[in-house]
Amino acid sequence: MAFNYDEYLRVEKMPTLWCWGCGDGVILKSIIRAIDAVGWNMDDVCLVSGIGCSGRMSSYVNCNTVHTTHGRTLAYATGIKLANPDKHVIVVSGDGDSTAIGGNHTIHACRRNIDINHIIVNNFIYGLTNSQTSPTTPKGFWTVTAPGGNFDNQFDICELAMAAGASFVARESVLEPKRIEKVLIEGFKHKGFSLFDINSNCHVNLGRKNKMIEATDMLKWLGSRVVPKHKYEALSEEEKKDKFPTGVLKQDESAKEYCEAYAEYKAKVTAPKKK
Ligand SMILES: Cc1ncc(C[n+]2csc(CCOP(=O)(O)OP(=O)(O)O)c2C)c(N)n1
Repeated sequence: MAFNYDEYLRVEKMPTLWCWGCGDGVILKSIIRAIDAVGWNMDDVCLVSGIGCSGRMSSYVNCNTVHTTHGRTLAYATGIKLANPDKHVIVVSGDGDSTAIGGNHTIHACRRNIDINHIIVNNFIYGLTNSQTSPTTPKGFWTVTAPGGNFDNQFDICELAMAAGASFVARESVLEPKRIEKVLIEGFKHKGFSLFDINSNCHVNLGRKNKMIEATDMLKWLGSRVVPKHKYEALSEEEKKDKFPTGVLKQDESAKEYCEAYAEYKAKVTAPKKK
């Protein structure tokens, strides 16, 4: 039977405001297919988004949604999850939102290991506001804030999340929607903080301003950077340069989840004192 997307979408909001061919649409599709696959009831799901093109995600998914302020998705999501530990919380935010203005929230959510699914739409640029450098913009790329070419070092979001204590970390690209769906399903089932670095295309505000004239040129560029984990591990150090492994990069089911830890702590500190 054909998948019933209408059941999961706010159809009255269609068409989306995204540019034609934007990876955000691919990610939206993967999210709702993954929700369906894990069998979550949409009344039990809360999708929290930030400000940016990716922030529009909360307008289109037919569940509880909060369109929050730039860089503060995880602060809202943490409150929502702590107050409703039995509900499923998904955060969608851009690379700027999650690793620049909201970078501190991201590392501390990883450290706490709270059961939130954080999907970072990593299009390597501030898309909505027309091409400012983000912490993932590659070196040498033209941006409005680095017209001579970006000279800053980049964050590897997955390495950052793993080092900060996230218990589930995965990377995929919009070239492989089925693979995005697969890692989302695994991460949604995981109890703890799940971070997904989904490499996406902004062919309008990054690609065509960097000599990738056709939209497909940016997709080819994305494809030249990502390598499935098992193949990546077989590469020499030289070959690994500017390549990034995809798939589930970390999964630790033994790490204590924050809501559970908090409930235990609360029970302990509020227990009547023995006389
Ligand atoms: C506190 C605050 N600072 C700056 C802005 C302006 N602003 C809106 S979206 C955005 C960046 C968007 O880039 P990103 O988070 O990577 O998301 P994308 O649009 O690429 O999906 C900025 C700087 C804002 N809305 N609020």
